[in-house]
Amino acid sequence: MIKKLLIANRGEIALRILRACREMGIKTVAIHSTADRDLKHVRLADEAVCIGPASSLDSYLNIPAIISAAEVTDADAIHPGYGFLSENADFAERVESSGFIFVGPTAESIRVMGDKIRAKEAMVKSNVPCVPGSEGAVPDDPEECLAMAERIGYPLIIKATGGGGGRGMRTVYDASDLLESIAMTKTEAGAAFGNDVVFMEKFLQKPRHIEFQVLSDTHGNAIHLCERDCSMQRRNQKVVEEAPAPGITTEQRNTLGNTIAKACVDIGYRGAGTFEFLYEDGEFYFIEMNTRLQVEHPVTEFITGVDLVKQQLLIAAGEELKIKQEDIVPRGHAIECRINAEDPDTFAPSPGTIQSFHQPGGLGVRVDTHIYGGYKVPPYYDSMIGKLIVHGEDRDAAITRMEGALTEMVVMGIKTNIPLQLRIMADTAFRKGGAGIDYLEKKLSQT
Ligand code: MV4
Repeated sequence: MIKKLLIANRGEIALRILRACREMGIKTVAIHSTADRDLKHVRLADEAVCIGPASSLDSYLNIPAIISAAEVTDADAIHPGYGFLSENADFAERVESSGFIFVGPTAESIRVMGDKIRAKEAMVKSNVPCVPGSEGAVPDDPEECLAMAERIGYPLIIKATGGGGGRGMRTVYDASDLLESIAMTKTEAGAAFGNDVVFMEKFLQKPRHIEFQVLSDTHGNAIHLCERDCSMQRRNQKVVEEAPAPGITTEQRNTLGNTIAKACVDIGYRGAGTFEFLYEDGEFYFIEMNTRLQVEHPVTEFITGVDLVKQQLLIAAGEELKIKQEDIVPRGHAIECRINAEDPDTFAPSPGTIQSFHQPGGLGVRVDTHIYGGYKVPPYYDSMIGKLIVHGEDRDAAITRMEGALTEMVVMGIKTNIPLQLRIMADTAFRKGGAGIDYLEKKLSQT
């Protein structure tokens, strides 16, 4: 088993990982930038190493500094968290070639799933339903492109194979725009990702974003832990996530869940992962796989009772999954509201010193945050300062509980998006459940 883990991240996820380690008797090493000396997990960790100045490039993205910190503290393993280097295949490779356990999939899995064309090819082989499209890169020949586009049908979306998370995409509504759109997306992709290969898909106009959590060990065992609905998002930033997804039947869940669990075995996947789908007119369409733990993992933990970080660490240490698929019986409903240090109307970041902080509580209320009274929210990083997650016997109870918890949560000294979260909880379409990915931005454009 892992004796000492280096947490290569910051903020709430670093604290989350530290808590799992503490319960497992694993020593922890915190790395931090000069701006993050006062982070809570830095104080709680067994050891702490300052690895660079505030800018992410010189600290949390600084691979040699992170590996050196693991060496000088004699850590056994490194957990990347999410964001930063968590889906960087080179980092995973260098961690393992330096003799440390990388808490995550192999560098090869990260590489394959990071290439959206290769990811889809792997899914097609495992009978995971995908969005109809070019099955590979778009043809070089313009006439062939136009013919393929006619076969797929407009509107289409052109996507960069090296993109993801909403970067490097362009929608095409008419044949007259196709060739220019392909050329522009290729140019942008070449500049942004160093890879100008693009593919095309049928553009789904009002889908929901539903993703499935999986755990897969190094002994050929893989399970799914149900789905999450992440459709409440703005500019590709999730705002509210929930589990299970409203309106998805047990039959749909088990059928698709079992298919993707088998896909994990087919591709030799290791650790925690998420299969992202678009859902429209009763059908699921695979779009991407995330080879990391996600921000919204707590809603899955609430309905399944599984500690996903602990499972990641057990799998990384080579243990067999003890949890069987039949042990995963979703109970009740969970909702997560991301809490951001931002203006609730303009979304402008709102860093600064927190004068006072009051956490909500009560049965089925979880607050994953690193902030405290007197903590100074730095301007250098992501504006998310925490997550408020609730669990209730059913979705209505969860919404009621979330509204109560949001009203109890007081953060003085900076602006937060708590007022926006309360508006979403009160929103008729949200309360009904099943709103599409376009809903929140449309709602916000009307205010
Ligand atoms: C799509 C799509 C519609 N049709 N693909 C956005 C980020 C990346 N996960 C893929 N994305 C999309 N791919 C087809 N064929 C719409 C989106 C999309 C989206 C997807 C999920 C959650 C939020 C989104 C916001 C904008 C666009």
